[in-house]
Amino acid sequence: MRLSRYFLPVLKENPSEAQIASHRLMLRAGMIKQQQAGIYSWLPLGYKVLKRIEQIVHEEQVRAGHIPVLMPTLQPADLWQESGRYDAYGPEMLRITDRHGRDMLYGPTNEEMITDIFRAHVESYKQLPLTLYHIQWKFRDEVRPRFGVMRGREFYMKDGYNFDLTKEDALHAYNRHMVSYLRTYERMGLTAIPMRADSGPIGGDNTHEFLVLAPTGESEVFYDAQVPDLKLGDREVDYDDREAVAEICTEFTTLYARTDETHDEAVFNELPEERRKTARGIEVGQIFYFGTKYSEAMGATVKTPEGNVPVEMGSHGIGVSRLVGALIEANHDDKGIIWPEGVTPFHVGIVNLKQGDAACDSACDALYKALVQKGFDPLYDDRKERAGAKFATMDLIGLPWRITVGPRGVAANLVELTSRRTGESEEMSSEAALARIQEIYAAHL
Ligand code: 5CA
Repeated sequence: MRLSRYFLPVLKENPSEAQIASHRLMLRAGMIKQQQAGIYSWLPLGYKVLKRIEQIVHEEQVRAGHIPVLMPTLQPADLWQESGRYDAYGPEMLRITDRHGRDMLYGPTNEEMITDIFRAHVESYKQLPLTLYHIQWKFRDEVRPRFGVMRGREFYMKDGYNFDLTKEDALHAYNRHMVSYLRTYERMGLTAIPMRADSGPIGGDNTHEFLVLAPTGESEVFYDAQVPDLKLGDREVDYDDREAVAEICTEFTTLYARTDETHDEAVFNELPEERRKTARGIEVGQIFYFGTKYSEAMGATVKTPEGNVPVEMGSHGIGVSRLVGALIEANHDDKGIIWPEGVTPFHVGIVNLKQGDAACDSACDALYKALVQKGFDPLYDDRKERAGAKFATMDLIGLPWRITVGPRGVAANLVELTSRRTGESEEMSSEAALARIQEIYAAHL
């Protein structure tokens, strides 16, 4: 993309309504525009990041054997009356009436609807196990929408639902989700720690939240200092191997890590003092096992040789739009965003220091073409702007790598490759720069 033809409405001033870095930077970098409290338009740059995150979430769910579907945002009230949650959900639910006077709602989550799909189409235990998920907009009329996309009223969420015959099978599905989530966050360059949590209105007694440590997080968390060092890395996971999957879960959930809802001071204090950490965290996902809560209420049963039994279920969510904010909270400095390679909106920025100079222009064009040809998505700043302004824009929008082309270097076929994270620059030929970019992204493409 050439910046002169793109739509990147960056703001010079800090927006006064933004209290935290991610909200401020998303507005300044032209990623989002607020339309109403907690409701945003996603402008091109923000939309790209959202889609990158969504893609990683899809890939890791499919890898775990889960099947994508798409349910509507609007749901009939009757389904929620069946589960008993229509009244229980309270004012957070946005209720709508259609022209025929039928009660509907904008879905805050989809347990009821997925259970309805299941009971309509699945009859036999032989069709299990089954895990369906979708990535769809949700609406919760939060009392205090704030921090931009972090706590929106409309937000984008991945929600998955497992249907199993036995509790043991359902707990394997729970574990599968835990491991697939760990992989998902790691691919985005995030450390998200599974913590014992409280199930709230979803119900059930087995639940973990995934928290990204950040001073601006809304949850208070307590953990063993060794927990953030746990990494899945590039180990192969066989999601059908129950023991292997359970072992990984044990590895990631044995050390102390809890939110304030489940924190137990006495257990925490058994840790040596230097390992006791208290911090703030952003909840980027939550998994639940709740057994037959919905299947019993809604008649989702399967035939077995012993008769009809209600299916064992769980639900598992990732805050896709919240992750955009969480990633920025975890990756920024005073100049702007620093995207991890896995989610960056453009792989590399090209800055032409002397737009209009024949040699610089043609070197940039050649580099741009070569990058595209190798499958990269570069952003070429071809505007007639001062170098300082071009650098400031690149720093603000946070592309992890920048290639600078100027009149001095171009004569000797030299460009400068700069890391946004370290600020370090290296002079090299444009071929060498291209090779370095290929090397850097080899793990991500
Ligand atoms: N049905 C279950 C699992 S699918 C469920 O709804 N879980 S949840 O309530 O924990 O939401 C899943 C994730 O969505 C949360 O971990 C959080 O990351 C994200 N989320 C929840 N509320 C909001 C909100 N108001 N704005 C942005 N993201 C949100």
